[in-house]
Amino acid sequence: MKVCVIGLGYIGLPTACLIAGAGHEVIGVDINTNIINMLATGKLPFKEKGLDELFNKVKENMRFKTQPEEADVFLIAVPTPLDKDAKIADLSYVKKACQSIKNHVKEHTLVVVESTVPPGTCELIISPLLDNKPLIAHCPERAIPGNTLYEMIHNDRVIGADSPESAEQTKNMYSSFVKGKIYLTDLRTAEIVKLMENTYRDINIALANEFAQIAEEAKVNVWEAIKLANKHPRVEILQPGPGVGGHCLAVDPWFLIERFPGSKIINLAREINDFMPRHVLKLVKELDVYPSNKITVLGVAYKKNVDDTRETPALKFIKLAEKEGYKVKIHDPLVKEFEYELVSLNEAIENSSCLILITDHDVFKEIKPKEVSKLMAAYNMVDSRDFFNHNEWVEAGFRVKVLGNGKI
Ligand code: SAJ
Repeated sequence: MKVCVIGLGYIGLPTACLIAGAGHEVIGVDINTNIINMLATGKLPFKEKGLDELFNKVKENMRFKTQPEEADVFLIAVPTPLDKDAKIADLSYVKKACQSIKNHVKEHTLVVVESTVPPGTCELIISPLLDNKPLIAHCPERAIPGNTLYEMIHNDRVIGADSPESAEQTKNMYSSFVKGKIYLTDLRTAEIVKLMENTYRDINIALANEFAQIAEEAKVNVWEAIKLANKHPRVEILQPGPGVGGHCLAVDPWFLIERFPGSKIINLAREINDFMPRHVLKLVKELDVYPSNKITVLGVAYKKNVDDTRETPALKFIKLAEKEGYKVKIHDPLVKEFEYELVSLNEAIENSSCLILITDHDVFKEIKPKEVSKLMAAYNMVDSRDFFNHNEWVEAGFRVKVLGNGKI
């Protein structure tokens, strides 16, 4: 088959490579000419485990362009960000993608939407934009950044389709590279399933964050308590932290709220998770580190071991701290681009009165409290992920606060 993939980002590009690897002819399309130029000259625009090797193997089967051309299948993998003011899905990229393929789509062309969309989008917005009434399917991506390729191959997939013919054709394409099970359903169910998955995690994390604050009051260590509660065969509480980031969990619940504004628990979970950076700042103050002091943020990626800062709670923390008058220095060895200046570890901790661990990158395990204390003005540390060996820090003379641990 000839497959035209629209949108060559974190999802579109690995998917395009896997489809090419399965022996299909692939046309990769992106409106960003930099991305197209890089790919056309054999370079990847971002890093992802295993993608380099795969791309080198399959690039002979791929062509890259800024405009789509006729194909048997169009796969749409463009972003659907949150419109920050209205808190609704910004479907402008999806609409533009539909406009761009419109003249190449015929009655039996298959159009597969991978982008996450509010329930009803495929039928009410996408279908009317494609006049020639192609076959439409929705196969929401499920891969986790950092392990994208493995998950794209091994995770089960849900395909929503508008007819048995669309379902069968879409299943054929995905089963050429997916080893997980493939489940078929209708378009709206597939749309809502994806949103339910991420909303479930957001709510579960909000609950963990509320437990963390209760534990601090109750002088209990929530990290130990959660481990023990999870020994119950039907309990699986997630981990508290400085807030929820990434382009999925902090965004997708709004796509449900947009359709059902009366939702209570989904709104509340968003509110609880968005409040966490403020709570971390409260822990800093509890160590008597007051505004005008220099403080150090360790980690701005939205989660460990990735270079991605989208929706990161670190940004909220930094803005709040600066607004209150703290001088914030930031270190993250994985991140290349960020709204604030990133400096070396030594520069970040020099004369600092408090270290605040926001992201639990493995490399931070190399930070030795005795070493860093030599450069610091005062010995305080806030750990928002229960990451460090706290005894070591206390022995080195640090005052330590751990989010969710009322025992320290
Ligand atoms: N987080 C916590 N506590 C936890 C787990 C996560 O505070 O116990 C925080 C993380 O630090 C991070 C945020 O939540 O800031 C999101 O991280 P994540 O690893 O849970 O999820 P994402 O956004 O990287 O990827 C999710 C995945 N969805 C699910 O696991 C249901 C992935 O499978 C989806 O494909 C992806 O969203 C997506 O694109 O929707």
